[in-house]
Amino acid sequence: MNHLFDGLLEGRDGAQRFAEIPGESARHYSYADVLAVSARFANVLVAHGVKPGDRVAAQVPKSIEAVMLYLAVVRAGAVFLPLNTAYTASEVEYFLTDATPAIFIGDPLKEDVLGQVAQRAGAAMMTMGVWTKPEVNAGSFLEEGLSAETEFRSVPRAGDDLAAILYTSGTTGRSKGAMLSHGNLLSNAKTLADYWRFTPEDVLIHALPIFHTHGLFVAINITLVAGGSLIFLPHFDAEEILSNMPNASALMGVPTFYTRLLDHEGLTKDASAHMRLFVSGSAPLLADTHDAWRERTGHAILERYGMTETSMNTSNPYDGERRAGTVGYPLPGVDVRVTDEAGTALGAGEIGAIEVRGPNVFSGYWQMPEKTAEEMRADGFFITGDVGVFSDDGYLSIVGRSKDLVISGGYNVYPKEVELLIDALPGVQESAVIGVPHPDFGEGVVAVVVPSGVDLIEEGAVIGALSDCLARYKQPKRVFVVDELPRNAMGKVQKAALRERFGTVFGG
Ligand code: MLC
Ligand code: AMP
Repeated sequence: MNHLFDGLLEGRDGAQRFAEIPGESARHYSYADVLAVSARFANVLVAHGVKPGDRVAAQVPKSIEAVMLYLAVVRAGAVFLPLNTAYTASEVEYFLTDATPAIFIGDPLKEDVLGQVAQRAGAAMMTMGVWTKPEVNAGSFLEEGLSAETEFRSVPRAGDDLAAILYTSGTTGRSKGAMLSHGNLLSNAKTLADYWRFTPEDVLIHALPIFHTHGLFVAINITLVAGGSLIFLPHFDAEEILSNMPNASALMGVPTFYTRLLDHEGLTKDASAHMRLFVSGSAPLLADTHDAWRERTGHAILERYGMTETSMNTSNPYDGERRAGTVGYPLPGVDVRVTDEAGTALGAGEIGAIEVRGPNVFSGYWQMPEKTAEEMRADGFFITGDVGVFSDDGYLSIVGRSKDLVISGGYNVYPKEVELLIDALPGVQESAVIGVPHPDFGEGVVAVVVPSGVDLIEEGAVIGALSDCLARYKQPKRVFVVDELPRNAMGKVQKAALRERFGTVFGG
C-alpha cells in the first residue's frame, strides 16, 4: 500500500474525467489516464535508478503531465521537490545542493546552465518535454514515458514516509526544506474535501501554479480524493476564468485573483451562477474584497489559512457565517492555539503567537534539526510565526506576523534574502526590505538603501543587479535611497517606521 497515492485514488472509476485542458490542443484526461501516465512516469524514474527516499526535483512549466510527475514520484516511493519556475539558476543551485536529488527535471531552454548546476549538485538532468508536441521531445522525460509500460506496482509507503519537500524561505535568508509525509498530505486532503463538500460532481477551475502547497496539494489532492475534476488552465487569466465558470463549481485562488476578477466587468451574478464555492488563501483577503465579491456575485468567499509546513490549519465554515477578515475555525483534527511569549495558551480576545498541532503538521526541516527544534514546542505544537486572536465564538483572525515576511500576490518574499544581496552591491552600506500595500499584489516589495559613499545609487541599477540571482517576484518594485535607517534603542532597524514612510508608494 502506498499511503498517499492509494489514499488519493482509492475507488476511482477509470472512465471518469480528471481534467479538461482547454486551449489550442484541447484534450481530456480520465482517471484511467492518471493511473496509466503516472505508471509510465514511475517506470521511467525507476529505470533511471530512482530509489525509495530519493529526491526528484522539478522546475517545469505547468502542465497536466507535471501533475502526473508528482504522482509518479509518490508511486515510486521517492520525494517530490517542485521548484518555482521563476527561480534563477543560482536559486536552483541552492535547492539542488541542499536536497541532493537523484534527478532534476528542468527547462530545456535553460538546459546548458541548469545542466551544469545539476551536475555540480550530483543530479542527473532531464528535460520534461511537451506531451502534445512529440516532435520537440527528443531525449526528454516524456519521450521515455511514451514508450514505458502503463502498469506499475506502487512502492509501499507508510503514513510517516516522506512524500515531498517544499522549500520555504527563512528569516536568515537561507531557504528551509519542509518535509511533508504521505500522512500529512493525505489527512489534510481528506479533511478539506469533506469540510468543503467536494464530490465527484465538482469541477475546479485550476489557475494556480503547481509548485506550491495551494495549487499542488490543496487544489489537486482535494480533487483527486473527492473523485472530482479540474479545468486546468496554464496561469491566471480573468477572461479565461470567467468563460469557464458556467462549466465549473469551484475556484481556489490567492486574493489577487479575486481583486483582478472584480476589476473585470464580466464578473456578475449570472457569470458565477453555476459556481458553488470560491476559496481564498495564502495571503490576507481584505474585508472590502470579501464584501465587494458578495455584492457582485452573491457568493461569500470562503477564506482559509495554511502554510507550507502545515498545509491547511483553519477554514471558515461551509455552512454558517463566512466572516470577512477572519480565517475561521480550526479544521477537524487540527489543534490551534494562541500563546504568549512563554508559550502559555491565551484566551479569546488576546493577541499572541499562532501555534498548530495535528496530522497535517510537517516532520521538520530537511537536514536542519536545530531550525526544526526552534519552531516546535515539546508538546508537538508548531510555532507558525503568524500572530492572531480568537473571537469569543471561535473565529481566528490573523493580525500580523512575527516573522519578517512579505507576501506579494501569494508568493513569500523573505526580506533578509533580498537585503543580503543588496548589501553586497558596490556602493551600498546597508539596506532594509519591506512590504507596503500594493493594489494588485496586496503587498509590494520596496528596498530602502543607504549608500556607503558619495556615488549615486540608481534604482534601475539595483534592480538590474538582482535580476540574475533573484526571481522576479522577489525583486523590489521600488528602491529608495536614504541617509540612514531608523533604529530603536537596541540598534534594530524599525521596519514599521519605514513601512509608514513609504506606505503609499504604490498608491496604497
Ligand atoms: C508576477 N509578478 C509578481 C508576482 N507575480 N510580482 C510580485 N508578486 C507576484 N506574486 C511580476 C511579474 O514577473 C511581472 O514582472 C509583473 O509582476 C506583472 O506580472 P503579471 O503578468 O501581472 O503577473 P501574473 O503572471 O499575472 O501573476 C500574478 C499572479 C501570480 C498573482 C497570478 O503571482 C500567482 O499565480 N500567484 C499565486 C501564488 C501562489 O500560488 N501562492 C501559494 C503559495 S502556498 P515584469 O516587471 O517582468 O513585468 C501558501 C500556503 C497557503 O502560501 O496558505 O496557500
Ligand atoms: P507559505 O510559507 O508560502 O506557505 O506561506 C504561509 C503564510 O501565508 C502563512 O504563515 C501566513 O502568514 C500566510 N497566509 C496563508 N493564508 C493566509 C490567510 N488566509 N490570511 C493571512 N495570511 C495567510
